[in-house]
This record gives sequence, C-alpha cells and structure tokens, in this order.
Amino acid sequence: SHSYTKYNSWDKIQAWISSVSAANSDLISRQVIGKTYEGRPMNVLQIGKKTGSPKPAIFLDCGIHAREWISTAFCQWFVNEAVTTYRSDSQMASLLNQMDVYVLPVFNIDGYDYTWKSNRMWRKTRSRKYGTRCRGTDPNRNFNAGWCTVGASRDPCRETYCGSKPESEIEVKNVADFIRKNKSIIKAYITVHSYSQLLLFPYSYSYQLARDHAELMRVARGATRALTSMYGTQYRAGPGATTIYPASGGSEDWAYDLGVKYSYTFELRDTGRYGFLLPESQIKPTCEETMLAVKYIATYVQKTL
Ligand code: 0X9
Ligand code: ZN
Ligand code: ZN
Repeated sequence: SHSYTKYNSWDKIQAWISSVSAANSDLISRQVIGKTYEGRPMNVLQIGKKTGSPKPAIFLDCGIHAREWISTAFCQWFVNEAVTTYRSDSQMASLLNQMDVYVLPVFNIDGYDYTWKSNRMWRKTRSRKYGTRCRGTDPNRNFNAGWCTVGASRDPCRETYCGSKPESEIEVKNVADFIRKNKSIIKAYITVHSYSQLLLFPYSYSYQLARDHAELMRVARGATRALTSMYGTQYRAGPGATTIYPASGGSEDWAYDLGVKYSYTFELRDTGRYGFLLPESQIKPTCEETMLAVKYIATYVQKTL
C-alpha cells in the first residue's frame, strides 16, 4: 500500500489522491484539469482552509519528467505535511488560512507509469507522432517560452524534443490552461525536478536577467539557507541559463512571463552519486529539508499579499 517513505506506483498514487482528499475534506478539494495522452485523469488537489471566497494561491507540480521519482515523492510528502501539521504548526496554519496551494502530484503520468512498467530512465511524455517510431515530447521544452530556440531539439527521437508546437502535449496544455484560468489568484509557481541540488528561477531561455531578478535571488537564497539548515545539504541558486544550462520551453519561464512573479524550479538531491535512482532511505530527509525551502517561499509570498 501507499507509503510516504517509499516510491509509489501510479496506481497507488491515484488511490492515495482519493483517500487523502476524502480523509481531509476540511482542507482538500480535488479537481480534474484534463486527461493525459493515454487517458489518465490529471488531479489537482486544492489545499487550504475553505473560506467560500477565492484565496491567493501557489501552484506546485511534481513529476514533469518521468524518471525523477523523488520529485513525485515530494508532492505527496507536501500534501501530508500540510494536513498533518495544520493544527500544530502556526506557520502552516497561517499559510493555509490565507492561501491555497494547488498541488499536481504527477504532471507526466503516462511517462511515470512507463518508468514503473517498461523503462526506469524514461523522461518524456508518451505521445505518438506521425512518421516516426520515437515517442514522447519533453514537457519542459513544450511550454510557450522562447519555444525550441535553445537547449531543445526538433528531433522526436531526442530526450529534449520540444514537440510539434508549443503546448502540443495535452498535459502541458491542461496545466497551462489551468494556470491561465486562475492567473489572477496564482501568486507563485513552484515545479520540482531532480537532480543537482539547485533552486532555479527565470530565465533559462535567455541570458537576460528577469525584471525581478534581485528579489527572486534574495528569496531563493533565503529558501536554500533554510533547506541547508536541516542536514547541511548544499544548494546553488540562480537563473536557469547560467546556473544549469540555457533551455527554452520551460514551465517556470512560461509562468513568469504570464505574470506569476515568484516562479521557481527545484532540482532535488543528489548531485550524481545515485542521480535519478535516489534510494528510498533518502526520501524522508530530502522531503523534510525541501519542505523548509518551500515553506520559506510560501511565507515570503504570503507577506507580500
Ligand atoms: O532540463 C530541465 O528541464 C531541468 N533539468 S532536468 O535534469 N530535471 O531535466 C531544468 C529546468 C530548468 N528550467 C528551464 N529549462 N526552464
Ligand atoms: Zn526534470
Ligand atoms: Zn515533517
């Protein structure tokens, strides 16, 4: 059955989405934002005290890339921490009283399921393209942010294939539609990947500094300081283009240009010893330290309201 300290298959995560929502109906509402290419429902959990009027919100997604299992584990951890600490942690209570967090536990469900059943190292979606046997598009090259100009490939057989057009992937379109629809309330966008121990912000598709660079950097430094305080795990923070590599079509660049100022990409543990195959023994420490960073960003955003 489902465990927060193990990696869970899509079937287990799906059952967990139902049970955690039902068991915490005072704090969690769920909605389906669309289906994946292979027809799986994309559930977004809305976490926060129900007030009857729309609240400012943070959008959090995990599992854009199929093989980054620690990312998917983090979203489940986050949901559990939110509901189990709401009554004891005044910071969490204040956050969820004033804001909602929309959590998409697995962005690329088809790819994630494929990593369990066929190829542990799969990265992309599982969509088919006419004229090639190669399947899948990199969802983090498929957003409409300098689409396919740098660090992305037009070749469907490559790991960084940008797709036939921006939002060609139904999963990307479903998320982009949801964020566009809720643009007026979404104050922060946080997307979780692995690995490299980085906290990135716009831009990756350009070397140009974001209009809010200084503030984004200050908040990122505060967040990584909080993270490091728990176990000493070292993180670097900065714009994607210079901190990891230039790459277009990424979700945080797209969200930022849409107007979501606090837009961040986490690259969780480790720095390459285990890489995507991070042992289950590291789920708990990785998630606990990452919680501190996410709560730092969320609390900062809350103070700006
Ligand atoms: O290349 C990516 O999409 C991310 N690294 S990963 O190893 N998880 O694939 C980094 C994303 C940084 N942001 C953008 N490229 N927009
Ligand atoms: Zn990734
Ligand atoms: Zn905890």
